[in-house]
Amino acid sequence: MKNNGHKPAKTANKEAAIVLEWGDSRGYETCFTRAEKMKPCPIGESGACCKVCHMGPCRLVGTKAEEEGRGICGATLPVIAARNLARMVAAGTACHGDHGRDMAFTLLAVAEGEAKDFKIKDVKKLYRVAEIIGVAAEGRPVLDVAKDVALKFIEDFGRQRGEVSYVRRAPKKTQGRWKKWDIVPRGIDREIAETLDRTTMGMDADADSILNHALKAAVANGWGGSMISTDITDVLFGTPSPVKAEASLGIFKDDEVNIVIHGHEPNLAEMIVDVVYEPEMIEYAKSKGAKGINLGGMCCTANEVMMRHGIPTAGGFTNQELGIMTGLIEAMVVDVQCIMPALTEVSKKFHTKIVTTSSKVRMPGATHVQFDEHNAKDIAREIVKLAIDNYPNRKAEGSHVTETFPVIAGFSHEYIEYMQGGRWRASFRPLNDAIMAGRIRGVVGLAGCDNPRVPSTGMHKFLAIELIKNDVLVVSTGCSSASCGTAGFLTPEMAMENAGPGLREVCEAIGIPPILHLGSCVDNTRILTIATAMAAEGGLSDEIGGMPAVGIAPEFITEKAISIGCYFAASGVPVIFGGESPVGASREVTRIMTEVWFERFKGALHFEPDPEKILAMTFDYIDKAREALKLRKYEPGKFGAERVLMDMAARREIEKAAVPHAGVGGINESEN
Ligand code: MSK
Repeated sequence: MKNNGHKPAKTANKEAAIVLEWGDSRGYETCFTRAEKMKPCPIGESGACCKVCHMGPCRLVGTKAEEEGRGICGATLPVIAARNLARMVAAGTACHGDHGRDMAFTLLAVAEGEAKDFKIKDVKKLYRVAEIIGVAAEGRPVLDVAKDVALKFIEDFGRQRGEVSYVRRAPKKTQGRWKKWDIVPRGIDREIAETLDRTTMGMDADADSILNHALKAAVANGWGGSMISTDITDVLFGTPSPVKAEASLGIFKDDEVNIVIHGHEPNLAEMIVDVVYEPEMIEYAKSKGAKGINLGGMCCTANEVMMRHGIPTAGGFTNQELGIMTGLIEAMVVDVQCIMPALTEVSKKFHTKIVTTSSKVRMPGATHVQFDEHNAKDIAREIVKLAIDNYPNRKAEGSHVTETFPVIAGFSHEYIEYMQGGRWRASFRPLNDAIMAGRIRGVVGLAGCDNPRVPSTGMHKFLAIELIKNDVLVVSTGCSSASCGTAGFLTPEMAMENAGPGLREVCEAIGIPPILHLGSCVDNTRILTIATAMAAEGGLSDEIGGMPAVGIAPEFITEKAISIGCYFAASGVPVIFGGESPVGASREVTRIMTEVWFERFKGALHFEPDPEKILAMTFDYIDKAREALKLRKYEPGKFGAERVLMDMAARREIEKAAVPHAGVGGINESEN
């Protein structure tokens, strides 16, 4: 990561750098050139600007701002910074919440027979979800159960009193901490609304209290909106298990119709995956002179369809404009979130059509085809045809890159459990044992966006390599998965070449990569369910807090990422974000989010721009957690004997799992 005084590259991804250089030479604008031209406002960047009313904006700057600074209403710097952060959490929770809500309404439409093109692919998971949220399932028709599950989840959004359903899924001790500090969310929408209410002018004037409520809104995301989304997506489209795929801007084909699906919600994307394989569609493409249809993904929609169908990814957030600059994309079909408004501008230089599909995302210059789950496949066909019709318009202009990297993706919580013991002995015991023995030092969730303000994807790559070298198992989501994928890091061979001796042995024994691709940004909840299962398994911490585990989002961009960081902190995971702190202006807010949150929840949220320091902090958290758990000291290449633990709870689990039951996709789905 050190640049030795040279100007750093804008992107650490090789293919992206080639396309970018080509674009730069023609004067094409991208997020990279805009990031160079526009430096962040240092006052807003550090959380010292208040614009919640029209007496301001008030800017609390200067060396005495923390102690003496006041906005016109009298708000202090800690209050202003805390309010800014809380509003980011509310926005992030709203974003993921709406994603979860849309999935719940799709499930309801399927259950009521109104979405004929969808079906319930993972019935077993539906029944498991029903059991967790208290919906009776035994002996009832699948669609009746699905309807009640959908309605119960929809209730979670609008509930005024009580608790969001999935809160009960967390370890009891973690729930106890939430109750003690009053951060159990009532309803997802209610916590978002209250965050906005509390942070208006003249409301909550206590930074700690504001931040505490921000955690409540964040828990409503992690153990509400996002978790609902992950589970319904699995129920409708299948719980992922490992698949081979490819990653790179080089996935596009010279002689085929290239379609990119970009955004987050998988409903339309799943339909497009089906439609591009229809013989009539392929014939239609041939009639326009193409050899076939090539479907690729971008950002988190890519993660969704890669995990379930092996559809290749063109990369993460910063690759979207570059994808168009290859000159090979007939249509970029976008749904929601992380879609750059600049896409229509860059597409004018090429033949690419930008197709918006959500009523929530309209873009001047784009073609809008409104998605509707009641008529899903016909809409998907209309979009694919539109792309095919655009093939003859392809120009010679473009920067073609061809190298691609193999990827193994699709590690759901259920599959990780299955891979550790097979169908009848699935459990988290081997993982816990490997951690206890020091073979695996700890676990890191490497998540979040790629950011054009650093050599994008570079922080992910640096940390991924250093972590696995030091025997840390990495689980990745979102654009971090894309960063690792486009670097060729998501293969079992990566363990042979780069992992420390303990992690390498574990990966070889199970046949997995040392970096496990867990899915999209809503799928960070898979990390929560894995941590919960590890706590239930025994031998480590009996809550999520205290595990030798850390979350890192080294290139974070979005409000969603802030909300995710906060729900991990509230759940007991120390989290480190790269880049400058959005609350860095206030020492008090920084103290609350690190020291006070750690005391209350065993989690924290740090911001640290230096990747070497992020690494050192990560090892420090992991090693201190090992020490507190009285595990053997981590020493590379020296392991204790794995305990083959067979306590009563473990025996009961194994016996329970040994009862044959019909599984979907052969995966044992037992959960916490
Ligand atoms: S897409 S939220 S840039 S991870 Fe989920 Fe990537 Fe961050 Fe968007």
